[in-house]
Amino acid sequence: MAKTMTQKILERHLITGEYRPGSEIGIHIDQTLTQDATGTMAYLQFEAMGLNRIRTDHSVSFVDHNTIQIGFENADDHKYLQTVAAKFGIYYSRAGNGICHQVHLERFGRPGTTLLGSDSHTPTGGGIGQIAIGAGGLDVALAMAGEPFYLTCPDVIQINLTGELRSWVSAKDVILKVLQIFSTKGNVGYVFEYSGPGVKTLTVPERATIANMGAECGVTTSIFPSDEETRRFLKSQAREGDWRKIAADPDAGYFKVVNINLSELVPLVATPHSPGNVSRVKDFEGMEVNQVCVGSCTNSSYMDLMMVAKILKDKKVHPGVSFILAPGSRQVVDMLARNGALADLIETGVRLEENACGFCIGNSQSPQNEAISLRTSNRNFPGRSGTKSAGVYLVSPETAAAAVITGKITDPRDLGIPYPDITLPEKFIIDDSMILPPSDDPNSIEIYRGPNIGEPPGNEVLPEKVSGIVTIKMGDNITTDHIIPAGPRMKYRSNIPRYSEFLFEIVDPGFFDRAREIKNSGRHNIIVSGLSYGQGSSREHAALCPMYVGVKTVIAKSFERIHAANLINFGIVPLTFKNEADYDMINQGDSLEIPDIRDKISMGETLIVKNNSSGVNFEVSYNLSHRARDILLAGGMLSYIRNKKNNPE
Ligand code: MIC
Ligand code: SF4
Repeated sequence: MAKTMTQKILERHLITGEYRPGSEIGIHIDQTLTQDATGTMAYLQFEAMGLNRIRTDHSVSFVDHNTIQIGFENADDHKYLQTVAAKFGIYYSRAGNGICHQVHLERFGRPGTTLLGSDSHTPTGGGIGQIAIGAGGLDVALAMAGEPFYLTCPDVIQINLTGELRSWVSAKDVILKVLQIFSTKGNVGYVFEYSGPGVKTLTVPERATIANMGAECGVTTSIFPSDEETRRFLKSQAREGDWRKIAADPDAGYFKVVNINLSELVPLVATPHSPGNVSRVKDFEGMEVNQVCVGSCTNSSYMDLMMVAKILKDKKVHPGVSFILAPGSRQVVDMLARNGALADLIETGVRLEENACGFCIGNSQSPQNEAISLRTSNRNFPGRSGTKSAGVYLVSPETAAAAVITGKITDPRDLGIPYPDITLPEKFIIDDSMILPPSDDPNSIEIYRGPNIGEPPGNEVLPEKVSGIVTIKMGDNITTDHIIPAGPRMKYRSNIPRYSEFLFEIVDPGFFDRAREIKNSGRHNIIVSGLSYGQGSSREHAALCPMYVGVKTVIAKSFERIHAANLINFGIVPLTFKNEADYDMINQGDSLEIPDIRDKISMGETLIVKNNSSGVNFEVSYNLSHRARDILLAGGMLSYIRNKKNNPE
């Protein structure tokens, strides 16, 4: 039978289940990546599993999110990560070496393998023909321990690319087009598989940009074939030996096929406050811009930054614009420094950030009030930039560079300058001295723990019944940035009691106090929300902190994949309204009861929610595997594993 790339790779990695879309499968993970903001918790959880060494081919711990270091917390966490990596067999990419996805693509990604990362943009590896999936830190810790990664076997959507991008239109415009077609909701359980004659016109960094932002659609991952172009990229990274061909069979069947003619695309923009609000740049032309930020794991490759440098050569930054650049990796910035492009950017008036996430995660370069900020990053969720009133517009490097010169949103085709010709270098500068290999003498390594590192909190088993209060009721598209903010709060990622104080800060700063009061009165906290709850980040803190304050269930119209998995891992029951209209019958503050939740979940029976405030009862559903139900009954993954260890079948 003809197979898709997804089926081929997944089948080769199957440990449990069979390749049948919709069913649960467990797959072997070849590589893992973590970043510091999710990594500390992941490694604390790995330590709790009691193993001496990781069991994957390659695991890498990157430091790229919390590199601002105001206060001791970040630096302490880095030291913890460095010592843990040395001890357990993990490569450690030091702060300053670059953003995890960019560096992983350059130095580690291998076509045809599986990669699990505790960051939602892990699918960037799809640009090189990997099945690369984002997950919570606990799932990554389990993969490092050699356990299977469980997921719903995806259905595959083919995105057939024809034609060739015209001058001034780039990979970012392709993925914005995909977002315009698919939106940020309703794509859970699919993989985007790219194919068609247009693929070979795209370099690996361009493919990686497209695969990266598939995360915004909510798909499990995105994947490109591994072809001669992939081989050329790996060769330029002195890794040709890692190449292998990956392609779908010509007559493979897909759930759905979508055609995109690259030749017809124009510069696009995602307007506030969602990557799914896509329009033409032309429709916003002339709007004054206060800030332009180039970088993030989406558009910080050598080719992206060379494009910006070439457009801006001999130009000065517009007086109304603050122009920020956060390069994707030390390799990229090294190349730019040596070929003179960095000097050109400095002459333009750039404000250079570290090779890290920087502005993208809102822990630096927050724009002014009411600002219009043009960014080449992937997310423009409310408040993520650090300035609630600012409007963030997501654009290509070409469109960003145009605004640096004009001070306005400008279609780069109207700049009236020749389109710079940028090609992938034949050889990148290879210097892995900022990637520390693990120690050969693990026993000599003492793990460093600063006061910011706290044990992950435990949970009790699922109670007989849930009896609680609707602590908060929200609408559609609640992102993990709404649930638990990053930015300056992110330095508390390793300290759950402290970090929990910022739950729902940008939606309702009173949440934490109310939740604490409800918990102290012996009742449970219940969250109610609309469609696509938990979009965005993989941060398990969006489940761990609610668990800590006593949330027992989230009732929503629908959930995003990674967040639903995180809720289960931390013993919070994700429930959906059987009849969406029942959502309208609940108010914040209502007293709800779910009788016999424990028995019913263990038997797989229907759950009824009694609203004691309105007197109206309604049905809720859960689509959980047997295994997921057992995890919930145990009160979360860590207790589930412990029980299994103590009572092996
Ligand atoms: C993000 O882009 O939101 C982050 C910060 O990289 C997150 C991870 C995190 O919250 O630490 C992600 O995308 O998963
Ligand atoms: Fe870092 Fe931004 Fe990429 Fe997240 S989206 S990994 S914060 S650069």
